[in-house]
Amino acid sequence: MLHALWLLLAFLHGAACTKTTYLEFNVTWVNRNPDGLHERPVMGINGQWPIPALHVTKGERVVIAVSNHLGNETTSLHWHGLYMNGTSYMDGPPGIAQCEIPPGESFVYDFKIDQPGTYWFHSHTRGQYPDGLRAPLIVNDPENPSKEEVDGEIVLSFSDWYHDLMRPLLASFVSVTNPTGAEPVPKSALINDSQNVTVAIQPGKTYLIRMVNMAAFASMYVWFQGHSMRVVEVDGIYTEPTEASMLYLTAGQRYSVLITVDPSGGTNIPFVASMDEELFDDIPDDLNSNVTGWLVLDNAKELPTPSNVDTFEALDDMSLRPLDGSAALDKVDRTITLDMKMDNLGDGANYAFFNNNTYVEPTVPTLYTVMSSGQYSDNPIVYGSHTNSFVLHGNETVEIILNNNDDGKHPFHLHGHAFQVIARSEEDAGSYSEGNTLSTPAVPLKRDTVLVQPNGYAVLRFRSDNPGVWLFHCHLEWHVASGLIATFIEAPLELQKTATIPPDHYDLCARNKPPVPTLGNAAGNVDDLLDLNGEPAPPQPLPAGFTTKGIIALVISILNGLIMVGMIAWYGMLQSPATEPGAGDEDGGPEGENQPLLAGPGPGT
Ligand SMILES: *[C@@H]1O[C@H](CO)[C@@H](O)[C@H](O)[C@H]1NC(C)=O
Ligand SMILES: *[C@@H]1O[C@H](CO)[C@@H](O)[C@H](O)[C@H]1NC(C)=O
Ligand SMILES: *[C@@H]1O[C@H](CO)[C@@H](O)[C@H](O)[C@H]1NC(C)=O
Ligand SMILES: *[C@@H]1O[C@H](CO)[C@@H](O)[C@H](O)[C@H]1NC(C)=O
Ligand SMILES: *[C@@H]1O[C@H](CO)[C@@H](O)[C@H](O)[C@H]1NC(C)=O
Ligand SMILES: *[C@@H]1O[C@H](CO)[C@@H](O)[C@H](O)[C@H]1NC(C)=O
Ligand SMILES: *[C@@H]1O[C@H](CO)[C@@H](O)[C@H](O)[C@H]1NC(C)=O
Ligand SMILES: *[C@@H]1O[C@H](CO)[C@@H](O)[C@H](O)[C@H]1NC(C)=O
Ligand SMILES: [Cu+2]
Repeated sequence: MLHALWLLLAFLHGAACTKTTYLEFNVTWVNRNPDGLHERPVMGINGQWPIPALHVTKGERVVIAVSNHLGNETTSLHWHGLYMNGTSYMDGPPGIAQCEIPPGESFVYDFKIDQPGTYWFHSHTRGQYPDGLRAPLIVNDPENPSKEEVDGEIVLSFSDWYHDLMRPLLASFVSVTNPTGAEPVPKSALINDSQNVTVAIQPGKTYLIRMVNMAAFASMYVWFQGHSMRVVEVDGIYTEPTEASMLYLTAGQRYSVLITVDPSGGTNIPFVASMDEELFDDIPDDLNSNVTGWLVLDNAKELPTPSNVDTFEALDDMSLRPLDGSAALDKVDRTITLDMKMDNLGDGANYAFFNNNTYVEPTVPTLYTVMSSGQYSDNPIVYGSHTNSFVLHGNETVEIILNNNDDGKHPFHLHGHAFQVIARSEEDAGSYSEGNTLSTPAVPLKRDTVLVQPNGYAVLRFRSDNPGVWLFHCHLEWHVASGLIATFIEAPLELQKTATIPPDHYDLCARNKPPVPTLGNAAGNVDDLLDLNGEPAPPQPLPAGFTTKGIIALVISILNGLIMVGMIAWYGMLQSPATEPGAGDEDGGPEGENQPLLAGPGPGT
């Protein structure tokens, strides 16, 4: 009822000039088996999965009523790559821009899209999108610079696929039993949430192929056998056409390319997405890291098996130049240095840190703290001690120096902006410093998700011309869970004046169980905005002297201990004449099993 009213109001308000699309998204569980190996529940929309791509036209307004019919999980949607200019409150992340949508509740996203290109939308609720709640979002541009050349358009999504649901995977990922923070390895690679997809094409025609990597974890090498690609767009930014034989897409990244088919026809054309196995701590024997599709000229002809490629030589995205020729921003007004690392906390689990802080969601969503903290909204303290919050002034050139002090690759994504990539080091280059940097390209790469190499750095710049609350985070969903998140609060005083948060946003917080406070600082303190007493915090640091190796040793000895306990109990059960199914439940078998643990038979017993 309430949301029907909202749709009506939204309709009356926006009917004036822009075209508006109204949609209903009912989010439910459905069962699917996309890799042909294992059927499992996935999150679909309106009973559909794969979720169809959302196609809109630049300049259009979109009103989407999302109803959560999952029954057992909260949800939310984020519109990856859209600037949400003037509508920061529609960006999606719970704890930042809104509250969670609980089961049985709905929420209306309403925003205007003024940028062309290839995007996607996905749940921004903790660890959820790899369960399937994600799809491409294509913004058609009547002025697309390639439109004269293009005969047809093809959308391809890539992803990695797990057979287990994210909830249990996350529980064992951030856990004392996984002190090294080894990420779960996916089972299969997918194209279009499927495998062996075929796309009909015709000889002599040129196709615009839009590609999105919607994976939880895996980057993809992508190539079309025997065909060169001309890259014309990267993350929504038109580029000078650039030839490439292979692309590398991290989770969150997009490209569109032109491919011209030989006028004389020929064989059907295989294309392959191959997961970057360097991301995985171990390579299980049953890993299906390659997935194939075909551009089909002739249905009667065979679908050739792709040839093996010897080395993965993908285009270096640093060589891409925005078509509008935007020069590198200079005269930096504000520099933010983020030193990232992975380490253990006192609970023995592995976490991710910026500047020694792992992100923990505040009590009050950050945007609501902006709206309710008056003049204090300019003071980063009100946003909490564990949110990696930075307050940006409006209309400044902001520089992020990101030092990856970890031996893994990480793709970083900024909400609300695309950034220029001023420098990106090779692997093992160490931290950025005046003495350790590369020269700035005159016209640098611009995109919204960038790969940072192991033990290397990246330098990013953007103009703070979009008041709002914007996350900056690693797009590996595992590292979102382990806290690799920073928050930029951009021009908060301006935001207070210009943002009108629809009342149903606050209602949603009231309908959460328990209700989520929407006033005051990160701790929900209204009287003293500088008092963060009671704010959510991470586990305590490890006691001095403890190391990851120490924890591994400890875990192994505990596991050994448990095995011993299990053996003693098992032996005990063999001895007991009364052991029948059911009987053991009453005579306290499990409690009995606990006693030796308390008595403490060490691994050496
Ligand atoms: C795709 O084809 C391969 C090779 O024939 C097969 O092993 C696999 O099961 C197919 N995938 C699906 C989802 O049907
Ligand atoms: C969504 O679910 C509601 C309630 O079950 C139903 O009335 C509505 O028709 C559904 N909408 C779509 C698009 O399936
Ligand atoms: C791939 O999926 C997208 C939607 O996600 C759809 O628009 C497109 O037609 C699909 N392509 C093929 C070849 O199935
Ligand atoms: C939620 O529901 C799905 C679909 O029925 C089920 O597979 C999943 O295990 C449930 N999750 C929890 C945490 O109970
Ligand atoms: C996947 O493709 C690559 C490149 O052709 C090849 O080297 C690799 O052996 C393939 N992996 C499997 C499991 O087939
Ligand atoms: C993080 O902690 C280390 C070790 O205690 C210290 O050397 C470093 O300066 C800290 N970094 C920041 C940004 O506070
Ligand atoms: C930034 O500049 C724009 C346009 O000149 C102006 O409307 C806006 O108020 C400025 N924002 C801030 C925070 O100064
Ligand atoms: C947001 O809109 C303002 C006003 O139209 C414009 O100056 C600014 O460049 C826009 N920012 C982004 C990131 O689109
Ligand atoms: Cu994102």
